[in-house]
Amino acid sequence: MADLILTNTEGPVGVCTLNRPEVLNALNIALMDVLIERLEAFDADPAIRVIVIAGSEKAFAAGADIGEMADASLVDISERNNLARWKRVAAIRKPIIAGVSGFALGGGCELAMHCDMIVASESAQFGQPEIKLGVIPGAGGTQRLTRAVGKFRAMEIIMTGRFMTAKEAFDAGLVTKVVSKEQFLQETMALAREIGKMPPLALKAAKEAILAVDNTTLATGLEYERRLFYSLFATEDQKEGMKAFQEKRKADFKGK
Ligand code: DAK
Repeated sequence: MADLILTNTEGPVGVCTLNRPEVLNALNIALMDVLIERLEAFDADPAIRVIVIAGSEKAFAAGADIGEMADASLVDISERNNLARWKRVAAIRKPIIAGVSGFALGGGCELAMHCDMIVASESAQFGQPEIKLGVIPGAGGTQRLTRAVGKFRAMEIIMTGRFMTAKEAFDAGLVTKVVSKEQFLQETMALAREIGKMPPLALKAAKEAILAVDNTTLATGLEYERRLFYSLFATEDQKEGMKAFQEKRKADFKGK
């Protein structure tokens, strides 16, 4: 069987490419399990500072595998405990960039929204079409899309199942950057390389602080940020970063 996730590294960037082209990268359980295993391996690898998840030019992922759900009973679907899988994706501490071209639908859109930045090709289409299948998003779509684009747009997108273009998704705040179809992977890698130059402990702290927005009040979030900020003064990278600035040279971050 072909590898469901192709992995490669380029310097500090670890890349996971979804590889089920015959079904537009539909996310079956086997693919999710390999993806999680690879993401966790990159997260644990000190040589990797940033992770990219990409699909093909035609599809990032057209959703969870409908064939695996169609005949499931309530007990089947709940006993699969898929949410536990998605929680492991959400628990990755290093920054993740989604490189999205073509379809990012249902679980595919939700996977992109588990990432921390989304680089989209002009041909990208984002949507939560689950309503047309008689269900609603199940991997955080009602929560993360609403946080990204606001209640009123999320209601319309989720209740009609329509797709958003890359430009609409960018204008709505879901997408970081829109690039040409031909360049989407190169542009995603370029952003990853730029972030990969940054001190890894500070990157993780920034991700942790930004994601805390969803679970805290402003006052608690500010307190949380302050503690993370202080904690970085225990790192060699903080000393190196500030010393390099004063000495007018490029910092050499070690992740310590
Ligand atoms: N699952 C399985 N197969 C899929 C698929 C999917 N989501 N999407 C596409 N395919 C397959 C098609 O069946 C077709 O296979 P063959 O007929 O060639 O065997 C092949 O991929 C090519 O697709 P099309 O022939 O349909 O290609 P088109 O270009 O005409 O259309 C399309 C592309 C993306 C518009 C269309 O394929 C489509 O509408 N696909 C379904 C999109 C969708 O409804 N996605 C949402 C799925 S539900 C949960 C977590 C997550 C979820 C649920 C629970 N828990 C934590 C509990 C997520 C649910 C979903 O994502």
